[in-house]
Amino acid sequence: MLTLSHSTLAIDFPMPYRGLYPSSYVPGGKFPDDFIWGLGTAAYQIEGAWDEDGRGPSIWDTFSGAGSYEPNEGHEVKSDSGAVTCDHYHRMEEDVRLMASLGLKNYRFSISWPRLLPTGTLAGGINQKGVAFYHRLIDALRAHGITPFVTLFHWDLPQALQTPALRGWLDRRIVPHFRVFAELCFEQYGDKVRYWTTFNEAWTFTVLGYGTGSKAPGRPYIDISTFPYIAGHHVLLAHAEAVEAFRANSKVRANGGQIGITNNCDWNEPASSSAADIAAAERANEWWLAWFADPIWLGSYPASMVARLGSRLPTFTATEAAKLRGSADFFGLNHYGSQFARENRNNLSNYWSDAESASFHTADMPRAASVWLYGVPWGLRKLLNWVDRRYHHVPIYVTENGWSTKGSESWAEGVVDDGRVLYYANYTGEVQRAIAEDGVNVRGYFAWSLMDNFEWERGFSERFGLVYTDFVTQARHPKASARWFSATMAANAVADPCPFLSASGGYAAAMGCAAKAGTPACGEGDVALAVAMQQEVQGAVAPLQVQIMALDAVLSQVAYMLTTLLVLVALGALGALLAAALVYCRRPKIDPRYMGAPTSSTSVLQPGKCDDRFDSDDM
Ligand code: GBH
Repeated sequence: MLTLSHSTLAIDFPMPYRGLYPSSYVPGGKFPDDFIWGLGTAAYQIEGAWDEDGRGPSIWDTFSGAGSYEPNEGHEVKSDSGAVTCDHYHRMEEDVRLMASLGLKNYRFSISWPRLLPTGTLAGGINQKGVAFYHRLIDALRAHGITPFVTLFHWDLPQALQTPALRGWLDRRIVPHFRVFAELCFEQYGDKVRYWTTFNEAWTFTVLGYGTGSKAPGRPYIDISTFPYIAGHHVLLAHAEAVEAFRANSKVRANGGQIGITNNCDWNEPASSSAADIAAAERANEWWLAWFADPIWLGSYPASMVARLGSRLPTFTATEAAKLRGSADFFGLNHYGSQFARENRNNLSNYWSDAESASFHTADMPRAASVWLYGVPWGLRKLLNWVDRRYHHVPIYVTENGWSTKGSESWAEGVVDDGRVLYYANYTGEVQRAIAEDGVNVRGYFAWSLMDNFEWERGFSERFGLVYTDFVTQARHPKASARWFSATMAANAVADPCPFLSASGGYAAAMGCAAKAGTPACGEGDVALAVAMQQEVQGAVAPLQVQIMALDAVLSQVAYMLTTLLVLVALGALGALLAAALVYCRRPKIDPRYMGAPTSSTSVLQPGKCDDRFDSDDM
């Protein structure tokens, strides 16, 4: 049998995927006609002007050290705050023109609570300049044919509500304060804005803000045993109040307004086919997502959480539960990456161990600049199916999905973002299949983010933008991913990434882009071969992909054997392909069209590359 080793090709985001699932990738696929494509941002991450025009301080100003505040010890990149960031407050009109130039039709942004209510409450007065700013933004968007999707709370709580006396989301008195802020927004903008969400990622700002302290408010307001659950409970109550106000507002009703909530979840894939690991992965998904979604769509906290947490989990009165149930018109989902989960029994009282599920990643998962972000496109399709089943075919908007690169990139480096193009092509492809093949009710998809911005505790050390932000000059440079996204939005179909990949990055060749352009370079088959070879060399076999969670032990054994058989057959087929490819690549290449310089930036022909990429010495 032929044994080959993977030699020179450096791929950290290959296409098709590494691993056994899925085995192939074909860019393309149409979306439903009314599918919503958009880009997102958040007020604190882009606006700057933190103390201008009457804005009050937020917990992120104090946490990140804006002005003369001392940064919180949980703030990782101490030199960076949101004081200026993208200076969007002063550059709003040109940013809207930039959006229009990308062909954007929908834009998700958040309203800064302390810009409207500097002390968080009406008692401290309404800041009319802040109110006017969002009117100008919304008007500018509409003038450019861009539909606004407004988030009420993307983490920038007024500092005046986070004090030793009034402890932010730990204190039940926050609930009516949030309702008043929400009512002000509905009253001001309800006739111009149809789509609203109350909260962005309750999980993140409760667990990290009040549990670990890596986000605001952080110390001294942290306790990993109970605070996330207490804060989360108040967030849910505040959500229900805001939705009640929304549905009672005549402007909103006249405008056909819809409201939802955005929650976030990685996909947790069972590490094995054992019942214990399957249950552990299910609990992980419950602790991340069902925690906030079950009370809204099913009327109570997940049974697993109630059982484990006892008195650490607050309870809803019957009236509260009734108000919560049905308090969303759609399901907002932020999703970035995935991991494997296995059972991890313990007796600790700690958010991280409460689900009794330990997570891990495998070496074949491509990594972004953010330590937590592993690109696993199929995880999104599985998560969408999970949400669809658990919440009875609820309409879903993917409200965030994105990939980070290093903050240190120059703009010339930053705009050549092959990895991000491929991340998006893979992930939107999975969304398309979730809709077309699985029947999941996905209504829209927002990429994160419009432009590089203040990445919370990581400051400017990571870039998530489709547009590069030069934080010195404030110039914006659309990246290749922005061009790819424009093409995808315009076609309402996953655009072929090939024309957007650089000639030098290695991906274009790996994908056989040149072959598609009519050249005789090695094609897609080679990538599949590289994948198979790599698995052979490393002995790496991905854990069995469990798709039918209810399989009993016997059935799963049978499934395992069948899968193994299939894999062996596939490897045999790949071997045959390999032999064919080698014969193909070794034949003389004399087509004169390819002997000169590439005729366009998307031509990636590299003669002789086939042999460089596969070390065939030991054949
Ligand atoms: C989004 O959250 C935010 O909504 C957005 O503002 C932000 O810019 C974007 O992410 C990129 O970071 O290592 O266990 O502490 C993404 C979801 C959930 C990702 C928490 C990071 C850290 C998990 N985030 N996760 S942990």
